[in-house]
Amino acid sequence: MMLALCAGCGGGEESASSGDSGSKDGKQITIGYSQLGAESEWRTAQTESIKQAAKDAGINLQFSDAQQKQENQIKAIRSFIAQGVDLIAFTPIVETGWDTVLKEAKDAGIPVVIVDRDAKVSDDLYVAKIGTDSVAEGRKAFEWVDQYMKEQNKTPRGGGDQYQIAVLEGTVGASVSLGRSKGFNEAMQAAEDGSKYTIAMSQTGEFTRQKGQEVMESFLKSGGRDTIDILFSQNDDMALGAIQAIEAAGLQPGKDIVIVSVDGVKGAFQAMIDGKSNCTVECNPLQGPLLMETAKKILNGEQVDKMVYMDEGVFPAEVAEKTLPERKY
Ligand code: GYE
Repeated sequence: MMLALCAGCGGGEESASSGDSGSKDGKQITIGYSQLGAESEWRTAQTESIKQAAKDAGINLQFSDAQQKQENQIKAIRSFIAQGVDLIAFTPIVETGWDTVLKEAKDAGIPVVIVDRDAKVSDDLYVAKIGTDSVAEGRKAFEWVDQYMKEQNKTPRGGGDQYQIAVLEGTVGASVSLGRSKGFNEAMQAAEDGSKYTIAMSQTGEFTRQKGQEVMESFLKSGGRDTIDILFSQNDDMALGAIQAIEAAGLQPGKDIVIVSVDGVKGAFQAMIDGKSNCTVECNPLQGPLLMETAKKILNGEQVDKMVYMDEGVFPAEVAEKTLPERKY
């Protein structure tokens, strides 16, 4: 869907200052984009998508990487305001704390687009949000688990009659971490057999492979080795780290511990092909074309949707081999 939107984006840099391709009143458009960091394979793909789409649209992109610090994002946004860019886009590392700086952008007359993660700010402080439906992703993850556990009909490893779930959460305070937990938990409560499950352990792995591995190690050491049935990892990178920890503990990831994660990056598909993971819920990082298209419309004074979600699917292990060659990230 979002790719189709870019069908008329025009070609490359030569057209940067002609027609409506990347231009505002005949001048090249400048967008200041504050990225939160480079913590995951998903993030790399999103950054790439935004840079490439800006190039394709003939837009001048001022890209700033905040290295996981909100204060750096705030600084970057302030510097975009000082430069007088045409539009500011940013991916908020956490949900709260943006009011002051967005008010400054508003006072300077610079439109703001929020990309990927959500920020809790009043409607007048941004023009549009291009996002990912993290609550739906969490819900889809639980629904897949529930279906799979029913089919497998296994006995809980730790005895008793409940499946024990370990959760690797994303960045603390990030909308997508909160949303994925919310969606997963709500689906569990709503499920007919929801009482068959319990969340035994839950901790942040900060969306990185390294932290995912470390936290999984500590889950396994603190009793989880003989009790965890299911791992819900809020992104693929943490699941890939956890797989290493599970193997190091002498267990088989994807068999002894059922693994579902979110993102749909190639690494997760490979892990499923290798029999080490069970399902990935897609979160689409290819947001660049939609961002550029939205920015151009805003700067042309056209109406845009206040909130647009990306299209996202669910990929269990049995389709991994067939699907991997088609994956773009
Ligand atoms: O799932 C994770 C990344 O904000 C949706 O951030 C994004 C998340 C993504 O680091 O891998």
